[in-house]
Amino acid sequence: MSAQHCILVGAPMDSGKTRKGCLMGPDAYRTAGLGDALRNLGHTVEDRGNVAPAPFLPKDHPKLVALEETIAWTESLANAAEAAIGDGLPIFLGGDHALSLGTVLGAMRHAETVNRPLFVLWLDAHTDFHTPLTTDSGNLHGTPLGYVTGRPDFDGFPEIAQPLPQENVAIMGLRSVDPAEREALQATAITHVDMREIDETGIARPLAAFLERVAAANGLLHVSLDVDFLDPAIAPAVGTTVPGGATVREGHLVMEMLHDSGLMTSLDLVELNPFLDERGRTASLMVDLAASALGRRVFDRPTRAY
Ligand code: B3U
Ligand code: MN
Ligand code: MN
Repeated sequence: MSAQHCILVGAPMDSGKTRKGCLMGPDAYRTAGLGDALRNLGHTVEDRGNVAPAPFLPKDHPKLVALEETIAWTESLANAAEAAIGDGLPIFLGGDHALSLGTVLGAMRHAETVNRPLFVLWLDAHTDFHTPLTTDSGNLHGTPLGYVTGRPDFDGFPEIAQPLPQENVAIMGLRSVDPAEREALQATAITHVDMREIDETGIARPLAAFLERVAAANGLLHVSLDVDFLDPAIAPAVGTTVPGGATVREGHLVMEMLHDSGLMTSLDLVELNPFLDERGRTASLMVDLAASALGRRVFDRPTRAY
């Protein structure tokens, strides 16, 4: 893969749930040296600073947390994402996972403009497939995949003209799925790979199968990496820790395969809560994973027969 133009877009969004701290994420990634790590790999790096939400008027809602603020972020991030994807490889520095309501929407608009299909790889302990009506917690970071695939009841959010086809979505790393999400997801064609499947087959097989489909369709690929995809023992800086997550090695393997595929066209780094980190180790791990996705490797792959 040749040198890329990497565009850092800060999304200090914290409205997708009640627990605060993800707004510090963009600064933590910059402090952990993301820009230099990418430059050292031969890429050019442009930091566009942080996006701000569109103007909004907060209202009390019986269930949903910070609905108006989340809608406002969705509008501004969709615009920022659409513009950045046209200019290079954007890396969205979260911020909680509600930021993907906007970044995926922006990627969808760009895909429509260039007339190519968009695929989404969601690396997460959770499915994030709720709608504003099915969520129990009221936390909208649990809804972005529901939104972009055209599930109902996202009143007030930007209209989804052409939903993302279910066949174009794969979720990997699952180990915490609410009953309403499970039921809805099972009725779809969305690929969902839980930790048991990863234990049994390894993560490379389902990932390679998905990447083959993206390549065959000449698709664009948006990757959304939730910190809780990783095991909390190695990535403690996240509000919703779920034991039994991906290892350092599985994380790097996924990123290296993404790099080798040459398919990734945009990347979210989400749910990092630096307030919960231990001496920056989660931020540093996420930077290392991003570097693997952009070509950092120990050796080129040997062509050995063994
Ligand atoms: N499904 C639960 C939990 C959750 C989703 N995403 C995160 N947590 N990070 C919910 O609140 O919707
Ligand atoms: Mn998530
Ligand atoms: Mn999650």
